[in-house]
Amino acid sequence: MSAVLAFASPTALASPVGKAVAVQSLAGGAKRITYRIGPLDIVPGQNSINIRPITERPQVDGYITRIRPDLTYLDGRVPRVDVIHLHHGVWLNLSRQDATRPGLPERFFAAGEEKTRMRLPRGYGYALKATDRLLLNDMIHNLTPTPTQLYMVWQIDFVPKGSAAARGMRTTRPIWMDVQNGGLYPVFNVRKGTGRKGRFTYPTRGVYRGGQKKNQWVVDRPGVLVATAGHLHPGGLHTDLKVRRRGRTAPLFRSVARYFEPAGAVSWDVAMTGTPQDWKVKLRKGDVLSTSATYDSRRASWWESMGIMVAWMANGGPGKNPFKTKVNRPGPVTHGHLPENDNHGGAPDPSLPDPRTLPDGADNPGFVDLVNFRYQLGDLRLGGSAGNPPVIRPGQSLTFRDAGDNAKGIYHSITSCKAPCNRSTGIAYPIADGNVQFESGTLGSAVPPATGALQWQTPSNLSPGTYTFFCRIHPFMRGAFRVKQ
Ligand SMILES: [Cu+2]
Repeated sequence: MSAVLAFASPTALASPVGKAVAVQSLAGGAKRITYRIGPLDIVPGQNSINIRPITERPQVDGYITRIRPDLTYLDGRVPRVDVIHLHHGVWLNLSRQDATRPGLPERFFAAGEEKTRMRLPRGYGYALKATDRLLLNDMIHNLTPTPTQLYMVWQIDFVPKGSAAARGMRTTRPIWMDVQNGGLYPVFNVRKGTGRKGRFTYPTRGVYRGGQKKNQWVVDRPGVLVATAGHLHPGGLHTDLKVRRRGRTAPLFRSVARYFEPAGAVSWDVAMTGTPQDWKVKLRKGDVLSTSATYDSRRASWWESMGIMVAWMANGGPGKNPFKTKVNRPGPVTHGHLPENDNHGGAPDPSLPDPRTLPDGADNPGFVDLVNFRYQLGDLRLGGSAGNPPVIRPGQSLTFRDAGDNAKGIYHSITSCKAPCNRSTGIAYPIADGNVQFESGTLGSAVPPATGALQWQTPSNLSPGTYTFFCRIHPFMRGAFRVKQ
């Protein structure tokens, strides 16, 4: 169930397109160029943040007008998303300052599991200089204990300076809008049952505690927004971009998560909508842009979620006044269903027991060690007495602790899921849908994405019952414990 990208043999280093693996000619001297960054060594269970220079890029000045991200194995096959996925990738230009966080290098492209593509309207481009130094911040997530090698693929439409297609091109800069703007790992949690009518919108009131409103940006000079699309995680429903001017607020664009996933808003089988080609919004200096992200909170919690909208702003050109004209209209999805998303999971799995029917396991063992991708007590894959749910009394806790995986860069979580939580693993199963919500955070010493803690205690106020959980990072890891009078 994997798509294949066709790769040509690498072109010579001296060519303007550099280390491209495929080049296609477009109108007016523009080129569609495919680059592969890597090979990247992916360790068992990897879920770490890495920074690397991007040397796979054009070697001449010009304009980027479209970016399409992907991951491939060395042979060009696209990994199944439930095996390996791009948790996020951020493309940075070290030679420029970021518009919304001037202390950071310019963040000009981001993609996550949903593989949102960026496309600027005709006549607008991101000016890339041959001398610009580029960096990739990536978090590639190996959901399995199997090591592998991958390429990060970025395919761009590039208009070389001086070509016919570059004539009249308007330079466009990225405006990185983010509900947790500035963070290396800008996440927030969505708890099941919070929000209104099953929908939770972040930021919530008071979340920035009177500090900087991270989801806002004051427009620093007049310009025209020409494109945007959102980035969300599973469970996400939409991101919104708004503008405030003299006390009035106008909606600019809602990027909607369109789920191909049969189970609904629970997986990466989704595409975001982007702005229509003719969406152009004139902004004034002093306008306040803001973004928000809305998630479904009826079915599950969504831990470590994101809400990002990279908007593109030209210095001039035609555009509408959003306070006079309605600009918030639906846009097209940035891509269709992707075949790498076809393993949904959730089918009966005869290899996993229903832990509610298992006999009692260890009596108040105190600790459950986490090592070699296993909960050493109560893991549904263990079988035998160690696989039976360890038992505690009301008021007591179990402490889950790392017993070696952290040193190998493998981080786990203990995340409640609805019992029996024993169905097949896929992109839509399991999810954090336990009737009682508990969550350890990502246990590990690398902060972020981990919390820095290497152990976690279960809540001590649980009623009698059998509690099931999984690891969000390696969802084939399932376990249970029991509270008994
Ligand atoms: Cu894990």
